[in-house]
Amino acid sequence: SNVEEAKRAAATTAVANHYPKNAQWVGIGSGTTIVYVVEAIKALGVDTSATRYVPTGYQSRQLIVNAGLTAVEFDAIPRGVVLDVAFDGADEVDDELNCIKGGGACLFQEKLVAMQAKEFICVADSRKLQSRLLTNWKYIPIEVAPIAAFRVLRKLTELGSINPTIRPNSTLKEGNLKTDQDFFLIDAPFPPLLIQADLDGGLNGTGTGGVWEVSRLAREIKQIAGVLEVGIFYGQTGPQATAAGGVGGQRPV
Ligand code: DER
Repeated sequence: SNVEEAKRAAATTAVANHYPKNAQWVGIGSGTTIVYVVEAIKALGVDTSATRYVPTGYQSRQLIVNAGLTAVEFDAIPRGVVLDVAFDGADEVDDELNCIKGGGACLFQEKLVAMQAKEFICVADSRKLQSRLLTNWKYIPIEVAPIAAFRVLRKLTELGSINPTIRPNSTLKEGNLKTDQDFFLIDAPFPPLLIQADLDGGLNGTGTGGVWEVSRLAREIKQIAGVLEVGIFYGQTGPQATAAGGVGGQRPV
């Protein structure tokens, strides 16, 4: 299909432009686009026998192993090692390269790996590119401790989220989805998120009427007791990103 071809094209370009030939440590994300990233790495024909690939969850680890590559879990990375590059998908990307992530329920390890890399390459076909986040993808995935989930739902409603929900299992199995950390995921709808350029243009972004700027809302949500991680990744390398745990150097391909 042309969507699969678009994913493959984005992945091929990303690897061609951003995979260091002498890569030693490479982060591998989750989802369907990343499958084409691994295919493109294999197609480079470079010697990967000394390269270590860090997964972002069960599916990511299986993808690495099934490709005949060496997987090393995040907690087994030697102290002081920074990954040469990390590749991952996204659910939506805005004009300032901020991302919504977590559609695949792996956002916590995805952020750990992204933050441990010199450069984070977001691989996204054009469906994902919107001028503001939450335009087409309507909600922010948030990983929470199960015992705190109902309180977090209430707090998100106070921040202006309309009908946030705990993500159920997608199969017939009763109950809520559990992440690799055995946590719950909350999907919290918000109106489209403003970017720094909007603030520079005088817009508010501090939650009036539930309308937030990306980094301000991400920080507010991260502060709620019980929240482990928020599915908002920053594209800026500026102080806001560093201070708020953003991911510098992102560029969707
Ligand atoms: O969960 C995530 O953030 C993933 O990267 C994911 O949502 C992207 O998935 P896709 O490549 O299958 O669209």
